[in-house]
Amino acid sequence: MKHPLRLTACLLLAACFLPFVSHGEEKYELKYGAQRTEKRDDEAMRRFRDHRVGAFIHWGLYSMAGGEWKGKIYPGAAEWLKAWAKVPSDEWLAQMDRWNPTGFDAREWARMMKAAGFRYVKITTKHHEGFCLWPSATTPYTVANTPCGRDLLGELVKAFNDEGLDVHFYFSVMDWSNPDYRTQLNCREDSTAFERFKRFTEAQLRELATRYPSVKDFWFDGTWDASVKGNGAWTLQLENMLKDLVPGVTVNSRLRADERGSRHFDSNGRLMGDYESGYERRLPDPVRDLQVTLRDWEACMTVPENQWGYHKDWSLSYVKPPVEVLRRVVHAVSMGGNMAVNFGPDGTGRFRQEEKELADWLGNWMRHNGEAIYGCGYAGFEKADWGYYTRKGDTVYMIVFNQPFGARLRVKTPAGTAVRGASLIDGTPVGFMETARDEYNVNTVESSEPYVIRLTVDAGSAEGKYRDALT
Ligand code: H79
Repeated sequence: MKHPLRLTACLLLAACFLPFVSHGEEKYELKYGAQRTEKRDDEAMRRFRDHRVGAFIHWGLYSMAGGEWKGKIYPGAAEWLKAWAKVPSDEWLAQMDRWNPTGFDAREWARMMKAAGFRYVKITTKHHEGFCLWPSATTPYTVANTPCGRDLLGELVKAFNDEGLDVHFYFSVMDWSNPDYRTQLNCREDSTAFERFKRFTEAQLRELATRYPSVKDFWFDGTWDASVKGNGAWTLQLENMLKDLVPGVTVNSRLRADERGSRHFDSNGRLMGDYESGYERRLPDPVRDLQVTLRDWEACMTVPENQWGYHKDWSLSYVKPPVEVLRRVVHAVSMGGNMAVNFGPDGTGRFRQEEKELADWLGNWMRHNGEAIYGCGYAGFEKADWGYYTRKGDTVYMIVFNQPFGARLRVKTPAGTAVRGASLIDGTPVGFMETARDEYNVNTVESSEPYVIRLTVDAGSAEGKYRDALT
């Protein structure tokens, strides 16, 4: 009788300690996996994180077609039109003869993005189609060989920087214009071609990093094919090359694979690159996925369901109204992430009316309430059904999207955190009352738009006293 009991006790004890023992130990010895175990936390990384909200801009040859090829409208993502309509590369790239964005004014774009409250802009330097917005020496498929002829990327970098906005470069590794690109490496010929492709990619990135040294971030895409996954060492080499060329530059996780083919997170579960970039058109669950609050991440979103490049028909899918865009921005920040909101100007270089209105609306909201977004992060409060919390030190912001039926907003604080004050952004006091241990009621505010209540909290306090400060 004794033995089985002892065995059970031993097993139980072992089970208790197992997580502690295995934690921190690497299952695999990796050379090309994560390069650090903690969050990156230098000045450049904090700058990236504190900005919290940026614009994404997709602009390329696909912006001229707008989802239509030979009279047929394709409802899929406009920047993938070449694939949907099965257009051969030479025919697709022949559109360069018509690339002449007469309505383009970099300073106007920069003023618009600045006024919208964005702190940085991610620009497609080259999307899957392979057309370069800068005059690259590596390929004929660039702005230099169009009727326009100008360095459009250079104009954008200058204009955004002049407005005080950081510029991030989107770069697709997958390139439909280069016959050396391979999705898989099945034979020697594939491998030889892909080696050439790797040199080509390196040269393009070297150009970008040296021509535009004010670039703050590289956001890689088109890295999901077996050819790239099987070249984990190379992805790390690219990351290191960019970091050598541009001190402080940040790089997203999507570039990276380790030597075992794991992407974003290495085979030991550690994040590669500087921040997670897997939240594309989706967001973490505020109840189940709280581990994302421990790392840096950036989500990105489209305004229609899935259109990044300009599509002429936005009636094909649900288009998020500005308040829904804001909700996603706030959701991301409330979970310690950034959000990049996409814009797809057309082939003439103009933004559609809906995007201008969105930028105006967001800008107006951010001018009044940006304090609750910039430099803020996860508050550590339980999810509330009226909206989201963000936090900066001992200031917690309630961003109210859903007015409750009653006149009170329920706030559950983490154990021992007391609310000391509540006010609107302009300083007007808001009534609140402690209703139970670690629970408060805060008065609602009449508002036709999402609004912010600023709480001052005392995280070091023991349980507070009931207070009757309701007005
Ligand atoms: O630039 C925007 C999109 O065009 C790009 N990323 C954003 C920022 C993007 N392209 N594809 N995707 C996102 C999703 C990837 C889908 C894939 Fe597939 C699944 C690629 C390979 C498998 C679908 C099926 C597309 C090709 C085959």
